[in-house]
Amino acid sequence: MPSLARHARRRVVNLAGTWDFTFLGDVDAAAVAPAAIVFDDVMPVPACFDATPRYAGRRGLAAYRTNLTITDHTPHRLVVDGAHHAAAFFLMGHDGRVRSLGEHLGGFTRFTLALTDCPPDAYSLVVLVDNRIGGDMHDGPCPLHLDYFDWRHFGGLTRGVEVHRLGELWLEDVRITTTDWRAGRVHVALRWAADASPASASLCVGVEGQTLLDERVDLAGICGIIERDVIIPDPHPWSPDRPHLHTLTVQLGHDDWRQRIGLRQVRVDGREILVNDEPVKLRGFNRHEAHPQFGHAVPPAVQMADVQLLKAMHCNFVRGSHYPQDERFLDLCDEAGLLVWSEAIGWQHTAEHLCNERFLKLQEQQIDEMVAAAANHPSVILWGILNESESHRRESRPAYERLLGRLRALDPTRPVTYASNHPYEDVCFDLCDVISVNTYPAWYWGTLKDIGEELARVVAHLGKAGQGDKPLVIAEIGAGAVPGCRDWTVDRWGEPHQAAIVEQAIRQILGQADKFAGIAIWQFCDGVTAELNRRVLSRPRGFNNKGILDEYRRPKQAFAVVRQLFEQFGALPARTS
Ligand code: ADA
Repeated sequence: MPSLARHARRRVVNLAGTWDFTFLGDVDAAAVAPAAIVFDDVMPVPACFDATPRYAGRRGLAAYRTNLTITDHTPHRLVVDGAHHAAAFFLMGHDGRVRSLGEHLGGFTRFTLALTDCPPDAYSLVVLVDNRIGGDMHDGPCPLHLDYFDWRHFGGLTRGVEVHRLGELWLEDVRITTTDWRAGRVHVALRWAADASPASASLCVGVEGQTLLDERVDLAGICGIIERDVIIPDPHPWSPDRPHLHTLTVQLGHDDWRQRIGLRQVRVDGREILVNDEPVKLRGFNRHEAHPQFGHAVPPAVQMADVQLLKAMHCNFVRGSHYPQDERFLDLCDEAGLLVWSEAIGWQHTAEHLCNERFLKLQEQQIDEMVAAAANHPSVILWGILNESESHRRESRPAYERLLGRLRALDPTRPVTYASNHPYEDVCFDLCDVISVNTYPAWYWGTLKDIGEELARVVAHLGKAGQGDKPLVIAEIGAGAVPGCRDWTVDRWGEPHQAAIVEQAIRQILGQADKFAGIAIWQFCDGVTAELNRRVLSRPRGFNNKGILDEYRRPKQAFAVVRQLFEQFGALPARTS
């Protein structure tokens, strides 16, 4: 089933294409007059400018420009699917005024900007994009993207940009939640807003051409929420094996929203994760939304290739490490029946970060934007935050309480988790529904035999710590292999050694289904690491080489091992009790 444009009635202009561009370099955005910028180059949108050969690896301020026409006085808005890392937006019309539309910090999420006070005119839209790393927690460009992370932060307008003509009354958001997958009952919550108090409007909800609800609703004020329950006739549940999607349409007045949904509920019961009451064992990978040639602006064909490769390896699971994946990738996972852990950006944050109000506010914004974009996707079964941060320090606990609490408040229907790399000292596990542990026995320390022993120690410790009755996912385990590297005497960085470690890890984890709810191998494919010396020097080629495929998605020796083992274990019943 093809993925859908969200709006059939709302006028949406897609601004994707070739924009004017110039790289300004190490200058302060506040010192730049948008009307005086000289554009001397062009750049596609979406794309990462610093993944293109001319600007490869450059950090600084870049300016983009395109045309945008407003044809009437009704409200319009700009919808930006991702800008890395900090961006400021300006609109300039024939009246000579430079209108500042607003700013946004943090990549990987969608945000909107109102085009207020913009009479009909042909405008220039100018965007300043800053890809410098915010190393300073207090006034760096963006403390969500820090220099020590183990991936390259690419910059630019990396996902779509659209202009929406909203009309007098519009849908801000439609959230669809399955409340009874067998009966096909879903809860529809729609947030509306209006230019002026509209009194009433027609509301229609339909599925695949059938009207489920058609009524007139009273609307007081200029915004509100309408909630309804509807039953999908002839319901087909969504599952990893049969990922059936229904298409729901909501119309309020002249505005509309089309959404593909899957009838599925997820819950945790003891050590099991259940999808529509069926236990699932997660078999999959960590995936970065990245490619050396395209940075974070991964083209649809590569996203599709990734899904095909995950399916070819008999995966049913992908962890979106370590930030929200592109919604187009989630669309593909919905279709393919891949279960997704969706994670807000974060990487080894210290307790100092976690006590920093600016950082926490940006985390909250990122979480809100992630949930808004991903909540209607049936593939997403788990929310995650703050990969490998200092969850073993007491001072960090309020941050975990606050951010996990926010996730639960935004979406009480999915379990929440975070990946911990200090399971023996962790003081926040009780705040999660699913315990997730990252561990690298036989790679960073020990030998093959340590894999089983370490996993047993983790299980025993969690039991003693009173956390043994929750699902336990090994969210990262793996080993590095430089593509093509094989040697009789040297194991490390060789493909055979990686294959042996990954084989042992899968056998230990999936072979003990009563103890583990799943595995996410680190990682799907190799990826460029950050430019920081200490990172590059510990990563041959400047890549994190723990991919089972290389960065161009070519298989290493471990590919066949994973495929065979995931097939074998995937055929076993997932129920353990
Ligand atoms: C951590 C981290 C990953 C990656 C991995 C590694 O577990 O979460 O992003 O850096 O280590 O390769 O060492």
